Amino acid sequence: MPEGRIVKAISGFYYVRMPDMDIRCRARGVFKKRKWSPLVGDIVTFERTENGEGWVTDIHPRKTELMRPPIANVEQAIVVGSLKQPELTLDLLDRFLVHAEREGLDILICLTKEDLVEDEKLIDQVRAIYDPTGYPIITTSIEKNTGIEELKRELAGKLSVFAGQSGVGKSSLLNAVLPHLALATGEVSRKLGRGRHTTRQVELLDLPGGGQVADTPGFSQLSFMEMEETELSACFPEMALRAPRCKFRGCLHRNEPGCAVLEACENGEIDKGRHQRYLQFLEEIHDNRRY
Ligand SMILES: Nc1nc2c(ncn2[C@@H]2O[C@H](COP(=O)(O)OP(=O)(O)OP(=O)(O)O)[C@@H](O)[C@H]2O)c(=O)[nH]1
Ligand SMILES: [Mg+2]
Ligand SMILES: [Zn+2]
Repeated sequence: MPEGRIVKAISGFYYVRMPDMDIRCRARGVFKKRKWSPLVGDIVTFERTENGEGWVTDIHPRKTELMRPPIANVEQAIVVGSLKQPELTLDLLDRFLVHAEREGLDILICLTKEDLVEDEKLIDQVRAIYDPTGYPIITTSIEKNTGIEELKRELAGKLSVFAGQSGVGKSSLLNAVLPHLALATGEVSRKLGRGRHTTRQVELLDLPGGGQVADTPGFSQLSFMEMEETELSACFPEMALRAPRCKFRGCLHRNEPGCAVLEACENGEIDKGRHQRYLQFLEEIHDNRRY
């Protein structure tokens, strides 16, 4: 039976990419019963039907899986945040970084709308926060066409997903990388200072030199439902690096004596804001587990 990758999912149809065309498939009811449904990015086996469409009969084991945005098998997350319009929200950025890190994805931070930044210091400040994480950071502007070549190099040959709040410029970046695309982009509401959820679905796009990249709808909330408190600090690389030197095994880096992470926060090696958000996420996970 034929196999292929799902590149798009719309109202119960899954579009499976074949060398010459996409086959529109439905999923068997058995998936629904098992509460297991195909995701964009999945490799599936399907049965052809007489009308040229198909039935998905099997989902191959996933290498990685994200629920927000919903996508399977990506290797790299491009975490997109705009420097202005909307203002950068580090809380959401860090939430997504945690999820991507937990799935073991390669991570690239992309700071957009550089042309709107009046004071260069803003970029230096953000870089200083994330330098200790080791994540590569690129700044882009579609107005000035900066950072686009660098982004293309980072995307080449990999399966990547763009993730970030609505209006930060994910679709605009993809249009700059793949000019023939003409994905819809939306204004950022001046009154509310946020995007208008222009992109409505996850869609995998082929890159000319090999590799694929997914455009996704923006999101504004991300929780840690399936996580344990003890897992969290491993998702902050600058903390994970220092945790083995904490006095107590299983240290949660809150206020324990001899904590190497707290020490690094004090002497400026770890950004205090990042640690604050870590503590806040930890509390959320704790509260989730009580119910
Ligand atoms: N000045 C400036 N504006 C930009 C830049 N990139 C995107 N924009 C604008 O930001 C707005 C939102 O861009 P989109 O690409 O639709 O944002 P998105 O992240 O795809 O948003 P959703 O699909 O809603 O998640 C549009 O008006 C773009 O023209 C940039 O580099 N500079
Ligand atoms: Mg979009
Ligand atoms: Zn510690």
